Amino acid sequence: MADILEKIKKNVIEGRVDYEDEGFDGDMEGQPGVLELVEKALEENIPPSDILNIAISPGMNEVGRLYESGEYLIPDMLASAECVSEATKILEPLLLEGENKSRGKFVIATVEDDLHDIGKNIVTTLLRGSGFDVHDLGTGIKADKIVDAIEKSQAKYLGLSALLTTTMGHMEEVIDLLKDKGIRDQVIVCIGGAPISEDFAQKIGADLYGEDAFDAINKLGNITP
Ligand code: B12
Repeated sequence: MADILEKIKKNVIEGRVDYEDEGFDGDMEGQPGVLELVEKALEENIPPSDILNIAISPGMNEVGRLYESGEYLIPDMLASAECVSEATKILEPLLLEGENKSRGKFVIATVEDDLHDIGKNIVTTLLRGSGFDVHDLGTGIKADKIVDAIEKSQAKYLGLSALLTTTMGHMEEVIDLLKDKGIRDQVIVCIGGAPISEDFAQKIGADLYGEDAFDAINKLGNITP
């Protein structure tokens, strides 16, 4: 990995938005943070999608691991989440530049009772960058709202995110409701999130499982709606 991408990843893990932040051990003030490093990477002509997918997303995944192991507490994790959201604000317009060919409407949501949106937002940004016209419904969205949005927008793609084992079952409710309304065949359902797997996607009748945004975009390239 390019040195600069490694540094961006490290600073996401440290939760350092810019040079004023001290970092996890409190000794990094004055050094470039995520914002300065992202600008530098762009000056070095590193593609914005690489910055998101190779540095920022894996950095946030590592933060998830540190939180699960008890090394990080919620404030540490939220500092990293802020880095992701600030970096995304810089990268999203660049990903959209020159992108005028729509690959189709794509509705995306985090399912009912689930408020996790960091991964969904990264996926949304990368989908937009690769030409999808993404309508992000947000978090904690009930099945009927999601299906309404599909009906109203006539979107050909639906992305569902769940991070909790207690909420992943809501994905099946959405698919069942699409079937009840007789529109299951009109939409490609793509699901993702930490507890989701290929097996689960098959079990609930989703069209594809995306481990991350790039995996989903690659697989979507092989399916015609
Ligand atoms: C950040 C976080 C939070 C933040 C969320 C902030 C936010 N705005 O999202 C806060 C603090 C609010 C939070 C709250 C809770 N959390 Co939490 N959280 C996490 C944590 C540490 C990281 C998640 C994350 O952002 N990862 C980084 C991103 C980049 O990765 P990602 O989300 O997996 O997304 C990638 C892929 O999965 C995929 N993807 C994701 N969605 C989609 C969708 C599509 C269509 C596709 C193709 C791909 C895709 O692409 C993404 C990019 O690569 C995880 C631990 C973990 N290891 O996942 C726990 C975790 C998910 N949380 C957990 C829990 C229990 C909770 C709470 C219930 C805690 C509590 N007791 O209050 C609440 C629930 C709140 C709710 N109702 O949703 C548990 C879930 C356990 C379980 N088995 O269900 C975990 C696993 C931690 C743990 N081990 O305890 N959490």
